[in-house]
Amino acid sequence: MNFNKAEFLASYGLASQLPDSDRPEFVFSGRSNVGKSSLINKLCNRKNLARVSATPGKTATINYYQVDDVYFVDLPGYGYAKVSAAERRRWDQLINRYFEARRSQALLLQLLDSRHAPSADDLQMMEYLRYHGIPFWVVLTKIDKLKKSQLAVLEKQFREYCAPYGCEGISPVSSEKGTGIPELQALMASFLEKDGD
Ligand SMILES: Nc1nc2c(ncn2[C@@H]2O[C@H](COP(=O)(O)OP(=O)(O)O)[C@@H](O)[C@H]2O)c(=O)[nH]1
Ligand SMILES: [Mg+2]
Repeated sequence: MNFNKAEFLASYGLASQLPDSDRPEFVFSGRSNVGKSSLINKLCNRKNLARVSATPGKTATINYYQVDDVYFVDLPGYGYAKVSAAERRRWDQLINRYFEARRSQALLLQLLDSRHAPSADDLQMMEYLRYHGIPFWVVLTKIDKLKKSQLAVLEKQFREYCAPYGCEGISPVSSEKGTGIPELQALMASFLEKDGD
């Protein structure tokens, strides 16, 4: 899988706009500001493929990128307090319709900020995944903010938190420093092979 062959395809704000699933999809899920855009950029070796924002809470859209023969699907971030009830409903509908359509998911990457225990929203998202029988892999973000000695302990704690929800494993990364990125790329490629492509 060539991560350097990446292009932005489209942003969808309405469930009715979502394209059919005609190839394997890697799905990126997480709170607003957890580092999803930064991770997509780093995986694809690009600066501005996905828009990185210091201020969370931009309009919720599902963003599609084509990377070689697969799609990267950037789900709208959750957990931003300042959204209206209407915006929240639109978010729910978008997410539900995305997961209800039978999609060829290679792997769902659930991003969690390594500096904090999973938030109530994170737990709710993982509960949603468990309920719908969607296995996922946790990506611990921003590990450059941790002390070296903290990482092993945190990784174990996150593993324990997340396992009951269907978490298949954990990858610590720093999109800023590049730590863990080659390992995550290799993991993603191995899931693609498992898929039979
Ligand atoms: N220190 C550090 N900051 C990061 C890292 N990844 C993202 N950020 C910062 O976190 C903020 C949110 O990043 P973004 O990728 O837009 O998050 P998104 O809302 O989940 O897409 C930005 O200010 C990024 O620069 C990382 O690995 N290390
Ligand atoms: Mg983003």
